[in-house]
Amino acid sequence: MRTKVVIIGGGPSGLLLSRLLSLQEIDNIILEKKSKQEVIGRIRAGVLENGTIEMLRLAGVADRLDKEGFTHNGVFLSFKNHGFRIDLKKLTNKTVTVYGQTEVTKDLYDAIEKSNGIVFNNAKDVMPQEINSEQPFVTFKKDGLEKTINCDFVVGCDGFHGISRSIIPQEVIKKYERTYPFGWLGILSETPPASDELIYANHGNGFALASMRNKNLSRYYIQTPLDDHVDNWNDKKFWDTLKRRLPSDISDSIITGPSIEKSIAPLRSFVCEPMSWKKLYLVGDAAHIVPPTGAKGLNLAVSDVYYLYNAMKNFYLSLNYQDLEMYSQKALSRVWKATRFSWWMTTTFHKFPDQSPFDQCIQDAELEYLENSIASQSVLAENYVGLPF
Ligand code: FAS
Ligand code: PHB
Repeated sequence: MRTKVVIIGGGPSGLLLSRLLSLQEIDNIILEKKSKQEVIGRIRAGVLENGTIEMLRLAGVADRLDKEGFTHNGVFLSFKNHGFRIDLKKLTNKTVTVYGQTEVTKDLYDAIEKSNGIVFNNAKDVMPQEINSEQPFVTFKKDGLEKTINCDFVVGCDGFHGISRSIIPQEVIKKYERTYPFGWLGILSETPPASDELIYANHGNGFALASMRNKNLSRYYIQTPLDDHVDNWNDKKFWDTLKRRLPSDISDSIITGPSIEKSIAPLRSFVCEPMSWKKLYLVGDAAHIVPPTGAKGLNLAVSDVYYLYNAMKNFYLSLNYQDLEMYSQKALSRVWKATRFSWWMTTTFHKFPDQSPFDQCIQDAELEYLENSIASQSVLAENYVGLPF
């Protein structure tokens, strides 16, 4: 088999890149190790930046998003048992949209299938080969048979635990990492959201986040110790802990119900440099991970796609190789700004196990400054709605 671009990973970044390349008649093949059902069954991100919406519209997959997505003009922050609102629209003239990553992935799969895009699900032992040559190829197993695809480029959209990043030689790759001493326990419940907009809560015994998917599907998170386990959390314990951490005017009116999904995710900041090596390009979680506190993970994957898609389009349509050479530098510039913001949101809202009273006072001062300073709110707002691509 031969194609121009082999994309390893059929999550949101791989699907979006494939869709955009196909619209420019740049043929490509996705190799995804899981089944389609497993991929679209993942409960992940919930908040889409402006730029992400525009990229999904460019890919022709924004119809359902336009109908079912919720535009949010603001976001609430709370500390010391009271909340205040950041007016995103007034401060940036931009908004964010609540529309689950699950739905984005479904929409992309539908569009690719309708346009006869090529996705090999359940592709095992995927391995990029000869990346340092003019004839790279990828081997994999499908239904027990060894397959080979010759190509011009390989794009690693295979997430943090994928194979692609390991192809970059040890003497070339640099890794930057910070792990956080806590995790997030998230639940989905078929209950009306606690508030029309998201609430990020700093509380003496830990962080909480009130989010949603639709008018009768709420998404909540609470900070948990790193060694905690989801089996330690029955629904009552979750709801009681969540209510304690949100301002009482909100928690008094929360409608609780059975959880339909419950999971704990670790938090880390991770960036690998460079994001490309010879004929290999890394996109999304394959190259970087941010703590979900800034709602940046999925959105960063999309901005990587924006840079790489335009570089590949310029290469194939105008034989301009320069943008491909600049991809890593351009993508990393935005990645590091989003990494900084996500780190700042995480350190400002979470209770660290070794946190001193001084640290708590600094967090309170930071939030009090935000509450009373338009300048400070503007900084948060322009990062939250998404910096320009
Ligand atoms: P993904 O990890 O989504 O997709 C990678 C794909 O590659 C997967 O389908 C995988 O099966 C496949 N793959 C892996 N190895 C392979 C191999 N060797 N061969 C073939 N295929 C392979 N972001 C937010 O903005 N907000 C959130 O609230 C949020 N919550 C999250 C919760 C969890 C538990 C996790 C893990 C992540 C969360 N994220 C969140 C981040 C998440 O949304 C990612 O940023 C987003 O999925 C990135 O998309 P991709 O880069 O496509 O990677
Ligand atoms: C979500 O709704 O899943 C969500 C929203 C905002 C975040 C993280 C997760 O910062």
